[in-house]
Amino acid sequence: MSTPQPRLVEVRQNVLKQNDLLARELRGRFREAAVSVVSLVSSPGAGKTAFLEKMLSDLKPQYAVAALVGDLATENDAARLARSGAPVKQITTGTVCHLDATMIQTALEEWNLDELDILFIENVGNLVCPSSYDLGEDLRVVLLSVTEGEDKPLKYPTIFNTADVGIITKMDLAEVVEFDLAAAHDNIQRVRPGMKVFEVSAKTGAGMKEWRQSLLNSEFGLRIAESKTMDSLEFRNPQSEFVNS
Ligand SMILES: Nc1nc2c(ncn2[C@@H]2O[C@H](COP(=O)(O)OP(=O)(O)OP(=O)(O)O)[C@@H](O)[C@H]2O)c(=O)[nH]1
Ligand SMILES: [Mg+2]
Repeated sequence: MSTPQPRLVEVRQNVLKQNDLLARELRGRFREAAVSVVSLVSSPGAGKTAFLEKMLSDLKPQYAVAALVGDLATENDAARLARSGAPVKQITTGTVCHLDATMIQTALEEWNLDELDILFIENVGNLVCPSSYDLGEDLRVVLLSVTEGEDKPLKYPTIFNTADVGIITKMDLAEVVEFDLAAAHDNIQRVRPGMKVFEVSAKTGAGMKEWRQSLLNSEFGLRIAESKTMDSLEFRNPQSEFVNS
C-alpha cells in the first residue's frame, strides 16, 4: 500500500496546477494577440529594473513595449521604468515572494494586448520562489550580477534551470569585485547546459546591443521583427497611472 502524501505537498501541488492552467491560457492569449512576453528573474538588486529601463528606452522608438513589475512593497520600480515613456504597471505582492499567473491576468485587464509588440515582466527579486510559477511568458531571462559571486547558479540551480537565457549584469564592476567570469559561465552551464549567456552593463550600455539584436532577430523563437502597432494612438495613451510620469 502506498503512503499518502502529506497534506502540505497536496495543497502546494494544487496551487501550482491551478497556476499552470491559467499560465497556459495566458500563453494562448499572448499568441493570439501576437505579443512576445519576456520575464526577468534574479536575486534582489541584481539589476532587473536598470536593465529593463535601458531596454524600454532603446526599444520604445520602434516597438510598442510595456512592462509589469512585481515588488513586495513599493512602487519605486514602476516609477523608474515609466521614465521611458512606456506603459508600466506595478504589481504589489505584499508578503508573496513571486508573481503568479493570476496577478498577471489581473494586471493586464485594462490593456489591449493586440496593440503590444513586447511585454516585459519583472518578477519579485528572489532566487527561489519565482522558479515554480509559469507566467505564460515566451522567454524567461535569469540575471546574475557580478557582485553576487559566481557560485549562485550552483546554489540556486532551479531558477537557472527553468530559464531560457542568462544575463551577467554589472559588468562594469567585474574587475573591482574580482568576479571570475569563466567560473560563472562554467557554473551556469553545469546547471543549464547550452543556455546562451550575455554579459552586459546597464550603466555603460556594454553588451546591450548584442542582447537586443538576439532578442529581435528571433534567435529565441520570438516573432518581433516588425512592430505592428506604432500607429496606434490608443496604445500611446493607455490607461496607466505611470505612463509618462
Ligand atoms: N555599476 C552598476 N550598477 C548597476 C547596474 N545595474 C544596476 N545597478 C545598480 O544596482 C542596484 C540595484 O539595481 P536594480 O535595477 O534596482 O535591481 P533589481 O534587480 O531591479 O532590484 P529588485 O527589484 O529590488 O530585486 C541599483 O543601485 C542600480 O543602480 C550596472 O550595470 N552597473
Ligand atoms: Mg527592480
